[in-house]
Amino acid sequence: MNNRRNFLAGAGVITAAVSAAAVSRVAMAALPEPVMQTKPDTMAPLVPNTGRPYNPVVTLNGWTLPWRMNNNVKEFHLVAEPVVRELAPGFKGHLWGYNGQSPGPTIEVVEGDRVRIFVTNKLPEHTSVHWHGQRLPNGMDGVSGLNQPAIPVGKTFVYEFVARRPGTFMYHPHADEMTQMAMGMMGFWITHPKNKHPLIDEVDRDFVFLLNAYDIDPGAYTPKIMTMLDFNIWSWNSRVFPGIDPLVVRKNDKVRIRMGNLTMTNHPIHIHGHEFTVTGTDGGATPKAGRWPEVTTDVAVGQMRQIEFVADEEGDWAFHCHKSHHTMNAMGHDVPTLIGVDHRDIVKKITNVIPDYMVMGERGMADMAEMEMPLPDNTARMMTGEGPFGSVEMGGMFSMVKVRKDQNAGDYKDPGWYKHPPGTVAYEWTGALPNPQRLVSEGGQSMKAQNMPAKEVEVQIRKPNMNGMGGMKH
Ligand SMILES: [Cu+2]
Repeated sequence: MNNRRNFLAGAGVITAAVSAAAVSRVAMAALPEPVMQTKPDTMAPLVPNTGRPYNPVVTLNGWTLPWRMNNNVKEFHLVAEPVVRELAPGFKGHLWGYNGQSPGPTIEVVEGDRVRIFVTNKLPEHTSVHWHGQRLPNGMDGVSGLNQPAIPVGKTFVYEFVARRPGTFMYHPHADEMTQMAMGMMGFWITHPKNKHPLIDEVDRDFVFLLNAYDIDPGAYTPKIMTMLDFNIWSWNSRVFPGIDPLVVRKNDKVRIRMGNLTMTNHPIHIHGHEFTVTGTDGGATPKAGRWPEVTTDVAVGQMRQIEFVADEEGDWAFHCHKSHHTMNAMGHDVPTLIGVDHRDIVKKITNVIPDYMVMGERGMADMAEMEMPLPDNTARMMTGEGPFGSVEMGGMFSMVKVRKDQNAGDYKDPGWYKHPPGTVAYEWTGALPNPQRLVSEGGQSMKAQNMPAKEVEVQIRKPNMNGMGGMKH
C-alpha cells in the first residue's frame, strides 16, 4: 500500500531527474540519462513543467517517465532490461521490463508533440518496441524484421514520430513476442488532447493500468515462457491483490480508468456501486451515440478501454475482473470438486503417511483463505486480503475504488476502510426461521422430485484413464 511519504518520495525522485536532465548543449547531443524507478508504489502524477500543459494520469503501482525537451522534441529514454518486481508483499518475480520495472513507465505526451524515444537493449536477446494504436511512419512501427532490424543486445535504437491522435495506447516488443510479453515487457502510453476535445472530457482523476498474466510455480521466481493459455498469476501492472493499490477518489469526482489487455484471454472488468460508460478505445474517443451505461466491460486481448463515471456513492467498492479464477492467486486446479463429500476418515489415514496432506474444498473453497498449510517461500496466498469484516478471499485482478467525501483534491493516499453509517451494513437475522414450504413438500417446483429418481448418495466414481475424465484440464 502506498502512503503519503512514498508519494512525496516518488515525486522527489522524478523532480530531481527532470532537473538533472536540463543540462548543457554538449549533453543535449547525447542520450537523455535514463530514469529508473524500482519501487512498486503508485507514484504521484507527473505534472509537466515543459512542453504543452495537460492533466497527468496516475499509473496504478507505477509511474510516468520524465522527458527532456530538445529543440521542441520530447525525448524519452527506455531501457529494456531484467527487473525484480514485487508482485505482492512477500512475492517477487524475476521479470523483464523497462527502466527498473514491469510494466515499464507510462509515457505521456500531447497531441501534435514530436516524440523521440531512445530504446537501449540490456536484455539477453534482441528486442524492438511497437507503439500500439499510433498513427506513425511505417518504419517506426517496431515490428522486427518487417519494419526494422531487431535491436541487438547492448545497442540503442531511436524511434521518432508525431503523436497525431489523442487517446489511450500501449507499447510492447514485437520481437520474440511470446517470451518477452510473458516476461512482463509492456507499458502504457497516453496522448492528451492539445485543445478542448468534444469527445474527451476533463476529469478529476485519471487512472491507468495494464492487464497482464504470468505462469509462476509457487516458490519459483521466473515465469514459464512456454505457457500459452494456462496462466496462474492474473495481475494489473504486474501486481496481484492484495498488492494492488486502491483507486482513491473524492466523492463526486469525475473518474476515468484506462485499461489495456496484454494477456492471452479476455477480462470482463466490473465495478460495484456505480455505472460507467466506455468513452474510448485504442481506436480513439467513442462517438457519443455509441456510449451506453454498463457495470462490466469486456477487454479483449490486445484491446484498450477507457471508462468514465461520477463517483457519487461513498464507500469501498470492489473493482475486479469478473472471471472468478482471475481473482485468485497461484493454485493447483486439476482437482475434482469435493463439495458435499465428507472424507475426514480417509484424510486421517493419508496424513499418517503424508503429514502436510490437505483436502481442498469439501465445504467450498472459502477455507483456502485461512488454510494453515505451509506455503513455499515466494508465493501469494490463493485467496486472501484482510478487510474490515474478515478475509476478502480474493487474489489476482481485484482492487477497490475508495470514494470519500473528505478526500482532498489531488490526494491519492489510502484513507483506510470505509466507516459505514449506523444501520447500513448487512446484519444477522436473529428472529424465528419458518420452515420453507417448498423444500418440505416433495414435488412442487423441486427438480429432484419431478425429473430425477431420488438417490440416497450422489457421488460419481472416477475411474482412471477414462476419456475425458482423468487428467482433464479446466
Ligand atoms: Cu480476467
